[in-house]
Amino acid sequence: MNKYNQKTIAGSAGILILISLTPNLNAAVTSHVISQGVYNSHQVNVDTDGQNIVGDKANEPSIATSLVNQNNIVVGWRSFADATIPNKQAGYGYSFDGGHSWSNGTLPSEPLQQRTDPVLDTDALGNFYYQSMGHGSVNQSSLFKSMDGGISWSDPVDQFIGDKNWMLIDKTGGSGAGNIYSTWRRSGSSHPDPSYIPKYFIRSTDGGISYQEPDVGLPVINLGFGRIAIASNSDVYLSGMKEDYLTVNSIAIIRNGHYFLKSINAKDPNVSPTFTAQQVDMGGNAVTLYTQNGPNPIGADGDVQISTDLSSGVMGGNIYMFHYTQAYNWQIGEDPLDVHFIRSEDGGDTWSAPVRVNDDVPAAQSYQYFPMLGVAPNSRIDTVWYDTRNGTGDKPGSMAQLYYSYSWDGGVSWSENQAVTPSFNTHQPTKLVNGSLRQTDKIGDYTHLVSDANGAHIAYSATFNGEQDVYYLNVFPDCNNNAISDVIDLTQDSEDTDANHIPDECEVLVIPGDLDGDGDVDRNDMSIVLASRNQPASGTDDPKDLNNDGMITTRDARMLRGLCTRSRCATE
Ligand SMILES: [Ca+2]
Ligand SMILES: [Ca+2]
Ligand SMILES: [Ca+2]
Ligand SMILES: [Ca+2]
Repeated sequence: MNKYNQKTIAGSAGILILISLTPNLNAAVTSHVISQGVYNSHQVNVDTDGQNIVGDKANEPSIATSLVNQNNIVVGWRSFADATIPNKQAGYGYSFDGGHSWSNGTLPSEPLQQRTDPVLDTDALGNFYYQSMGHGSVNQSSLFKSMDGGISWSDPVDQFIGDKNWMLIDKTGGSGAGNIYSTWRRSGSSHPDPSYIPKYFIRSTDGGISYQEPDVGLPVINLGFGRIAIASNSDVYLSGMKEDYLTVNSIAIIRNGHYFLKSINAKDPNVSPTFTAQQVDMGGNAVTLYTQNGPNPIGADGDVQISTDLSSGVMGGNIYMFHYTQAYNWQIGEDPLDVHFIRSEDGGDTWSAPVRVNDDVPAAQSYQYFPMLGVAPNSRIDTVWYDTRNGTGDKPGSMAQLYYSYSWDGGVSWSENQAVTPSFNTHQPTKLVNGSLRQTDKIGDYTHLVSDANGAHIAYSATFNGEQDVYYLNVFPDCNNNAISDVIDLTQDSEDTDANHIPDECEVLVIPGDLDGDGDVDRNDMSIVLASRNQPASGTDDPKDLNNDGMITTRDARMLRGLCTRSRCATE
């Protein structure tokens, strides 16, 4: 079933209706674009001319990219046809040109049923899956499948009843290949059966035809706001907050910590899966903020991110977690949230000390939240989050930009944080309450990122039109600022002498003793030292003062001799 474009052309003979025989996916119009530097956000919930639909509302997006056609991307979101009517449905958009243009639709629902909590993923064959939580007349999370790139969708298959669900499909090609896994809040299972023992995990081992909850008990922990990762051996990992309240203050619910769970048998269709659970230290508490000065007073601030390195390289098998945290000893008036990262190199048994990835100066209105994490096939780690460090006005915590940082060394060091969107107000649309403007509806509870070798694909919600809309954004390492991923640059004209994935033009490659900067150390460099002999150094960074004692002397000449590239300091 193809949709065809209908174009109206006014000519001298009057109005002529042309029916184009090209499917509209080939004739799609580049959608509304918002730019920050080299990074372009394309609006997804647009009309057939690629323009904003005034008066709708779209938030809480999820994204999936095809593994067989890199230009095929699908985004799902909570779609309100009329922003003033609280009736949300399962919006979807598909693109066949790398996210430049989008066509939209809405999945079906039952009468008086609403749809929320969209989660999208793909399998290794390029099929798309859309998990949608129904509530209202029918409480049920279900999975829709598209075999044509997101244009048309199957009837839903029922999965479970639960809240804040996530889903991931095993694409490894290993023993669990094709399995579909879902998790949700243990406390969010408002199940109609009073004898139901709350669970938070379900799987399909037959490609989504049927689903089974574990027969055996899962660890009895108050898990929620979590996600899923799958190792290259098909082991399954879950992340989440420990939802138990630690404190409730005027700013937030302070929750009790973070969890990592692991199953080595969820991949095996012949056994009922079991999990082990441990608390991990992410360097601060998990919180749910509701301060009116905070970023998303009516909603949550993101899920606990987890991802694995599936490469066969030295970092293959690493597990990473990324989340927003509040300092354990936090006091009112201090920096409220940061984004923290931890790493396990031993299958989750032990974890690194937490790293603060945001690099701004701590400040009372500097919220980092809606964390997003991805690991590329070439082991690069991509992190993106909402950040209010540049917020101004009455409520700086409502003025967000997306920021990006990546790591090529397993999260030991991180690129300088970079804003990848302009600023927008997460409290829009607002309403007047007792004389002050307040957020009318949450801007969703999460966002979503998936990495590929060149960069990261992101679906996020923003208010660039003064209302909540959903955008697609591709970010990529671009230290040389040429609007091309540095990964691609290195396959073309750029060099990487020290093999750290960063093009030479972005790095000052200092060879000690190479005073004339020609890439080696020889008697020409020696002449430069001797010419300045017995003179004071120009400063502490004078490269001629090799021993850094403030004077250029024969001692420096002797040191330089030891650094020469060739014997007897010969020139090339
Ligand atoms: Ca709109
Ligand atoms: Ca902060
Ligand atoms: Ca570049
Ligand atoms: Ca380099």
